[in-house]
Amino acid sequence: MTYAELQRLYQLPFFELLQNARAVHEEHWPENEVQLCTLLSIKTGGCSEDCGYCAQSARYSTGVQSEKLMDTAMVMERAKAARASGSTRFCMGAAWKGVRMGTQKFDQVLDIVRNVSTLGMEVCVTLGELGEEEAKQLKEAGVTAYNHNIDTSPEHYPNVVSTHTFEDRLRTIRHAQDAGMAVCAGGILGLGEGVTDRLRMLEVLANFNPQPESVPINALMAIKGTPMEENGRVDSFEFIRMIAITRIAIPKAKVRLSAGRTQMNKEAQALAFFAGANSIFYGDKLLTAANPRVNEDQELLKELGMTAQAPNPSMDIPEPDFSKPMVPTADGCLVAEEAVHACGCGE
Ligand code: SAM
Ligand code: DTB
Ligand code: SF4
Repeated sequence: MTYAELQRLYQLPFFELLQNARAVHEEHWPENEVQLCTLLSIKTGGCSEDCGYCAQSARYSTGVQSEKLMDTAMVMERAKAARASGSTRFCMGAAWKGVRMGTQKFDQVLDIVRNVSTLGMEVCVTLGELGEEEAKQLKEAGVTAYNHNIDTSPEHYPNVVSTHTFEDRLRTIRHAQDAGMAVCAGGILGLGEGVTDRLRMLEVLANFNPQPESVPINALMAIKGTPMEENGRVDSFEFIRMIAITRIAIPKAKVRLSAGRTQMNKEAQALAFFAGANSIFYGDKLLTAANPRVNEDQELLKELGMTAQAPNPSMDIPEPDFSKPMVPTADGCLVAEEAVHACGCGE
């Protein structure tokens, strides 16, 4: 999808946009179903990176206590509890710049993944940068999806993070896709970006080949101690518009209503589901920040007549569309030609 098409959608009257998004949603997804995903921070805080929104960067005093990598038994306990609560996807996050093959911490993560993948849930990890080999090993160990968000537009990214680049993020996503993992990639609204940045972010995501299997849309949770602590809240209608455009631009993706639901009332969440969101993080905590309480979410889904999606651990991994022209990037990966231009790398 081109930037101009996204812009046209953005300019539609609110209800017209919602009607369009709803039609796309109904064509691709069973109505009234939502996937419940549980998040667990398996290694918390002390991260070397300076992402301006993040409670876990070692550069900011946010009050988050650093914790070392959890052991497999403890993670399994939490994963079993998540399954028992109805979650069908277990997402494990680590506050690292990235992982390297042959290190003790990476071996430990592989052990965790091998064990969790026996439980019949989709297994998602988010560990920062990956090389080709690390990606292959994670896939072999049983990871179904790798989460790596692009977070904002290529143009705004340097205003948010200085310790790695937007291109670095794209490279990791390519490695995950090449290894056969589904990719979960989305972003955050509220980082001081403009509408153009939001649409550019969607343009890049929509032009991945294959498109991401899931797209988390986070609303910034302004964390005290970070450079973004004073950022204002994202307007609900703006947020819902972005959900709707995401649904239209990436029809087969699970669109996940992610961080920031504690700041949204029931009505805003209901409209977001109507507009095409079909997945949420479920459980009282995200990685370090609060999430709506489980009983509140159960109540909301009941009120809306929505049901939790059944487990599908062997979900289809999206295939590239080989009819699109593919071109090599600077580091030798093959990507759709449109994606090269969309990412802003100047190639
Ligand atoms: N270190 C890994 C990485 O950077 O990909 C994984 C963990 S990181 C916390 C995962 C994602 O959580 C970020 O890319 C961002 O989209 C989201 N996130 C982190 N802090 C957030 C905040 N305060 N508000 C909203 N979303 C946030
Ligand atoms: C995503 O897009 N959002 C989740 C998950 N992927 C890893 C993380 C949200 C983190 C919110 C802030 C925190 O808990 O520290
Ligand atoms: Fe580290 Fe990830 Fe947080 Fe950035 S978003 S500081 S890489 S944990």
